[in-house]
Amino acid sequence: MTLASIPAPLELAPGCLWWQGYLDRPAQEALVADIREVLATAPLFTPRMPRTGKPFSVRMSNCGPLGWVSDESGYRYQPRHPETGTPWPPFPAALRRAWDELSDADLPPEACLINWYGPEARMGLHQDRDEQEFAAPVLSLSLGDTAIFRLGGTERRGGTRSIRLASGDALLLSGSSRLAFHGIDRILAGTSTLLSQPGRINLTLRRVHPAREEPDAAL
Ligand code: MD3
Ligand code: FE
Repeated sequence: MTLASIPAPLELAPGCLWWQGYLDRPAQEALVADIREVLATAPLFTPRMPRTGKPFSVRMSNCGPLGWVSDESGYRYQPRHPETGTPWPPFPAALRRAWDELSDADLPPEACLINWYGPEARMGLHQDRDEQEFAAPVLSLSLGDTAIFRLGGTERRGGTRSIRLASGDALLLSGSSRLAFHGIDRILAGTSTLLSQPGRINLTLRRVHPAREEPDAAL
């Protein structure tokens, strides 16, 4: 049996690799079905800004051992859904496979944030720095309508570039891109027929903790 080979990615910036059409249409459909199953156990919730409580326009859920949440108390990773109190469902196998194929990480992911964008949702420019391990990459998979994604450098002021993330695309952020500012300016509703309604799903696989130190052997 021959293994399907993965095409070479584009390097958008040092450490930022982009595989356009990484998932073909049947793989996208299968992954949407997996995510619907996750959301049946861990429904979408509306995160709120720390301190002000202002709701995000993006709705979220998670799978894997840990999930990212945000409310008046702050941003954090936790093992349970903030509204149901239930543990997050396990990773679908396709997500583990994507991590193993595309990332060079030594350790498995611990969290997958599921972002749901309706046609009007956006995400302001930010860094992902709630993890205790920045040496591990972040892997993003896009499903549904195309998004205008903005990528900057590691300083908030400074140049940015925009790319269109389409259904099936994968983006890996490692090295000096791991702490780059980034955001979603807008969703181009009606650009994909994958989902039954206009909108976009983004999945980001993350490592939260460094490897646990093995106890030193007794001397
Ligand atoms: C660049 N999500 O969940 S994915 C997020 O499309 C997030 O939903 C966006 O930003 C989305 O935090 C962008 C691409 C992405 C994900 C993580 C990154 C780009 C990144 C981490 C560092 C630098
Ligand atoms: Fe982010």
